Amino acid sequence: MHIQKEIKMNELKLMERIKSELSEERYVHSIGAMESAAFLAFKNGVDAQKARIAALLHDCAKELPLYDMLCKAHRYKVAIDEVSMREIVLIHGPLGAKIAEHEYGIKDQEILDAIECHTTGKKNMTKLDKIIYISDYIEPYRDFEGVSELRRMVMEDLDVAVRFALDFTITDLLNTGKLIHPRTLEARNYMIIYEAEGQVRCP
Ligand code: DGI
Ligand code: FE
Ligand code: FE
Repeated sequence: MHIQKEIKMNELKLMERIKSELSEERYVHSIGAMESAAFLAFKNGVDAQKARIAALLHDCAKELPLYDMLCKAHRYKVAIDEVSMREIVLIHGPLGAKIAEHEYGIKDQEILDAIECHTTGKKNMTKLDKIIYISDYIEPYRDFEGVSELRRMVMEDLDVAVRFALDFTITDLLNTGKLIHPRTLEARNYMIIYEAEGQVRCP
């Protein structure tokens, strides 16, 4: 089979499978993320097919009942740190990466990494990681105050938009009295210290 056709067939199979595992709302969100990720990949010189698959599967663990989530975390050796233990939503990224690998047959480590860090971010994110992180935020079916500004920003500069989204998340966590995961802070600090253009941080 022509390689492009094979890739598309595989994508269609994954779509069918994930559709059967997710609620309609979550599926629509995943398709939205896929559309945004494909566009942003193209715009930022990243492999759009990888971005599509990572976005499609990014929330594959999000709707598992708590018991299943914990069993699978144990089976796939996903470490549950002291913050994630208390903010159980944080497990679905790392667990999603394992499910994508073992249950959806994804072998590409870059895709798995992007799924893994899509909720908190992490230090030294790749462009693909950033695209999945921000696509999750700005996909066409998302609606929250500030989403249009974020969409405008991401058209200008991927990094600026990711930094803004991290700040937005941290502010929201502070306002709602939730625990902030170290990786969320590390993602923000790393971008400011090592990636913020034109801003020299001492030493
Ligand atoms: O799965 P989605 O809803 O599409 O989006 P997501 O994977 O970005 O998860 C969203 C939730 O994760 C949102 O309610 C904010 C939360 N979150 C992100 N970083 C942190 C966090 N929650 C806590 N407690 N701490 C964090 O550092
Ligand atoms: Fe998610
Ligand atoms: Fe999501």
